[in-house]
Amino acid sequence: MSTTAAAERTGSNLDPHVNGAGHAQSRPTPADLLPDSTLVKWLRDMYLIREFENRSAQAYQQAKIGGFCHLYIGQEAAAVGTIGSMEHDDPIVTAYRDHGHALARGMTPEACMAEMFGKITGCAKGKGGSMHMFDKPNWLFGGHGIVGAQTPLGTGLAFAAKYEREVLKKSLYTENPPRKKVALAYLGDGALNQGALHEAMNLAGLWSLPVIYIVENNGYSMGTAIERGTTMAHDLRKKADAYGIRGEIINGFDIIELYNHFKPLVDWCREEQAPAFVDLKTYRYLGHSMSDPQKYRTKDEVELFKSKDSIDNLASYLMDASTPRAKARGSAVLTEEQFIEMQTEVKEAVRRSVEFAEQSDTPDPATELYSDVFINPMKNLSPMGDYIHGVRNPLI
Ligand SMILES: Cc1ncc(C[n+]2csc(CCOP(=O)(O)OP(=O)(O)O)c2C)c(N)n1
Ligand SMILES: [Mg+2]
Repeated sequence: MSTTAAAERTGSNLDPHVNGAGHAQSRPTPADLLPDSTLVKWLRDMYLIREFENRSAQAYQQAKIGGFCHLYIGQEAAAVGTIGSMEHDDPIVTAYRDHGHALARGMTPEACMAEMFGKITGCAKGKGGSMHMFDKPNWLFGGHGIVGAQTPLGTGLAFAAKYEREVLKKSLYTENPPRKKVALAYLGDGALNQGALHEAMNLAGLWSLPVIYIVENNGYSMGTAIERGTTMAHDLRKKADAYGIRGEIINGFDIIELYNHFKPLVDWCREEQAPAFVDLKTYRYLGHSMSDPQKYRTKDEVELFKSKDSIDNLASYLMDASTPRAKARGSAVLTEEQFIEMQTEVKEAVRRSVEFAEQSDTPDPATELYSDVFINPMKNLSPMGDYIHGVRNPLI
């Protein structure tokens, strides 16, 4: 694809009329209401993800990480901005490019890196690896390797939250009375044509489930450009229209703009207990996975997107003394020295996570192969049977 076509692809769908960008703002935007500390935290979170991914790439090349490994560099604002719009106990589920979501949700770099290394101290005891980040305390339900398979799960999470509140009138997990929740189901543009997504969206529309399908539209499904494999690529909201689901197109290159459009959508879904669909424009700077010669795109195209880098964008905004935010507080939110300090601190945190992963033990096959698996030997895997947790499977 030519550079111009790529620019048109992301540019055309960012029409100001689509999401309100470009209108003179008389009232404060949602981001205007956020404290400086939140924006600084977002910058740190995005930088943490980038540094984590850089170190993961290194470790992978040194064969310390095995299996598939899909890096999130370039897409950081997508996870940080959307998760930054949610409550902590709103459930989320994603695909295999999942390290960014895990870190943005609050998983420690240690638990995430150790999982990549297949170590017992990893978030899934090293049994899942790069594609299967799980973090129940932080309401992250994976990390899934089958394209599109997580979308019915996200729909189920929304169903469960709505059922607890409206039918059971109590929570099965916490003492607190159930409140209105919203689930996020992230997917790649390559999942748009999976049947599972369409079945899930149909039910979400039919039962008005509070789930937001977020298409992290990086323009490619492995080496296939979205226009080559998907109808209505210029306006994916039409897919949601078919199911009576509200659709939005949002710029994922600028985290503040993202928040200004995504947060009101989350508020609406929560209040109405209804679904939504977001075509979130983003881009991955590296190949699909660690082995991708990237013959399907030009270096110029990659450079074009790097020039819109979301971390650079936010750092410049915070260090600019002429923004209304800076003027209101009398100085830029962040000095250059503070930004450098932040980078040093994050690099050190990621370095420690690699050391932690290297020094952790591998799982003991004698016990770990048989724990955390569910079996029902009596009923031979019937869904109606009672499942026993952590019991050795007699069939093995
Ligand atoms: C059902 C299924 N079909 C094919 C694959 C192989 N596969 C792995 S990743 C991928 C591309 C998906 O691209 P996209 O959804 O755009 O996500 P991205 O990699 O861009 O984040 C494919 C086809 C798979 N994992 N699952
Ligand atoms: Mg993609």
